[in-house]
Amino acid sequence: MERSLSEGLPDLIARLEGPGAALRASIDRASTILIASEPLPDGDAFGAMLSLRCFVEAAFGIASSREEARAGKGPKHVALLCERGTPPRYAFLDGARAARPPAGEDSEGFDLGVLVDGGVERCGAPVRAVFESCREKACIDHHRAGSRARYDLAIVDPERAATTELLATLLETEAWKDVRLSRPLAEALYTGILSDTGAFVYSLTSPWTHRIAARLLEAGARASLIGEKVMLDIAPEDLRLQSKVVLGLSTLCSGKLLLGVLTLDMLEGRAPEDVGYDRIVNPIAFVSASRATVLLREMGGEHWKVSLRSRPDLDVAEVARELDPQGGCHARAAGCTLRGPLDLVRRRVVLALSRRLGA
Ligand SMILES: [Mn+2]
Repeated sequence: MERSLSEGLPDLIARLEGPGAALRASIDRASTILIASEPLPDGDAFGAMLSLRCFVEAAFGIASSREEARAGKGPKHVALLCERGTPPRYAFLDGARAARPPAGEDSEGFDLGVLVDGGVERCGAPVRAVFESCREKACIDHHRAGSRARYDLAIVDPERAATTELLATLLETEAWKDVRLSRPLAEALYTGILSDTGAFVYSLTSPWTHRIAARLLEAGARASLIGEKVMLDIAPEDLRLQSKVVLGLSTLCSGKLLLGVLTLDMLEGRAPEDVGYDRIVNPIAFVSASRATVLLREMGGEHWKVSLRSRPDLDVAEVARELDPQGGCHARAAGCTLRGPLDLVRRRVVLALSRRLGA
């Protein structure tokens, strides 16, 4: 008998049997399906979008037009919406070019909308409007401080290291057993897992994460290529920006807190949305003796994105929520948005963190 991937971990699959069947039934009922996430999805969000499209393709087929799409067994019309188009870093993935910004045709609506790696709060306004008009709404996510909206189907497991890990786990349920792990699907899943675990380093990385990853490599995922693209490749502009932020770092709270600022005038004319900010924040998040790191990013119009990173036992998702009710994400990697002049924003963030750092 074939040894099961989940041997020794039975609860993991068992508790997803119901949600897996519900997702399959929702897709079955639909003829048109919207799959979306944030305006510029990260590796996990985009990998999850592509993976879910592969699920539909393998189980039902993809229709070439809305007219050809069918409820039940037939092929589905699937739209992958990214407000800013295919994220350049993930454009190498099979099927990545299917992603597009919302367009006029989307006003015809969708039977089913599925948001991955976050809920409606993380969508931009155009995608949110299309999603709100879907007849059935689903959300698949792994954020602990995630969406507060209501969905017809919410599959959320904060113990999973990535939404793509959750999707890979769903593939193990009875409802999805018929889906073959093709190379494009394996690579989309692997991209998400690698991205959200920081290449198998962050705290939610588990034996299960590694077991899934092994299976994805066995299915043909090109680990070295994906590793380079997802973890290492850096735009020269981002490298220059990284050095500017590093040189301007402030050390606060007796060395326990590091604060970096990225202002519009540092961007050499680029739009703030085009900066690979994870390439800037990740290297400064693990400076010896620091317990928390903040990167304040100016987005224009006195509007700042606050990225928070922490060491174990400091929950920065709580800090993000305290600063902004829409903030959140993970205990050790979180973010929020604040408005106001830099001085004021900086003071609010430092005060919230210094209380927790006992300094
Ligand atoms: Mn994620």
